[in-house]
Amino acid sequence: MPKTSNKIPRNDSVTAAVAKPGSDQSGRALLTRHPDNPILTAAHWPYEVNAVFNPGAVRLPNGETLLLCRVEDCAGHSHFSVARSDNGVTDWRIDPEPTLVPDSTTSPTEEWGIEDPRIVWLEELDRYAVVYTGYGRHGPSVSLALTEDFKTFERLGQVLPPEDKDAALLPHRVTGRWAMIHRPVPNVDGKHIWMSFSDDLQHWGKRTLVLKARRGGWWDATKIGLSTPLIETPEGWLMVYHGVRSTVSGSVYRIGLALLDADDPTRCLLRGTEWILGPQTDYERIGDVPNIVFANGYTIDDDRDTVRFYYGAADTSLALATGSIRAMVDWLVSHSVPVDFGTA
Ligand code: BMA
Repeated sequence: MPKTSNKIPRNDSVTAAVAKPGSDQSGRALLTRHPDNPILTAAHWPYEVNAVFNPGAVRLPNGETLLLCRVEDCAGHSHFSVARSDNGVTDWRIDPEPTLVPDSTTSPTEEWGIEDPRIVWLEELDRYAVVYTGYGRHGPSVSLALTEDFKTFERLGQVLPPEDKDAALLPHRVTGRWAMIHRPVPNVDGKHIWMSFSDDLQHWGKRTLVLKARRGGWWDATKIGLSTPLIETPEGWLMVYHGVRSTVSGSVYRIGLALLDADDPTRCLLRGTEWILGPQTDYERIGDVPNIVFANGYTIDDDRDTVRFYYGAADTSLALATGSIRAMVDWLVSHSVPVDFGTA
């Protein structure tokens, strides 16, 4: 029995209850914000910090929700702290000290902090993989650590060189190789989502373009990147991704959906037209970086359909929004555009 299987079974009764092709349901109706948002802030922390946001998330075998939170100290550098809760909403038990700090032995890779952890249970290794952004003088890069208990970590160090970020492993091998979704940051031709492959989790190649940022007035026109780790459904891999639009007042970060082929996840089958979550409330609009919703962690309830997105709001606090995986897949079927890398 895996500790955390993210494979979603088909559930026809749920399918029947949600929007059908042709429905005019908005993408923004798919997620419900928790009324007590933000559920975690710097004020909850047992030591002085500036901000708590962008957590990785996992449901442990004992039912506990574990968040590996990005915590920004008062020097501006981030580390990770574990917060645990029985109901995933209240009564968080927060590690009294930072749980994972930048690795000084790999300096300068992580010299300015570690950010945005994405957690996946690797059944083959019987451990969780934490893929995160290391931030240093050469720009962001992708680092990997393995853990059983979120107390001790085996650090594999930098696995993708700068500039690269927004990365997560797929939970199992695809045609014999580990697969990593990530977002290189080139100087030319835009910031798009790619996938790379590896035999040993350390050396990555066979880089393949998965989805491009759109252009012009689209909500995801300036750049895109992975949000949470992929969600495996009978229809394919549901990809929650963030899209950024530049405006005269700065960037707006929103979240949308795409569906990748089950057997060949480098093939994008569907891409949603509208975003499903964007900055709307005060805690999403006002903060250190205004107009940001940024999700890199989710958990799935016992019904195998209800998904909880734990997301960062305005790079300041941590909020929760809940939805149905089946409804998101059905919405994509009725609200998508043909994918010629989706740049139309
Ligand atoms: C992205 C990441 C996130 C951050 C977002 C908005 O590039 O660095 O950690 O939340 O920008 O500032």
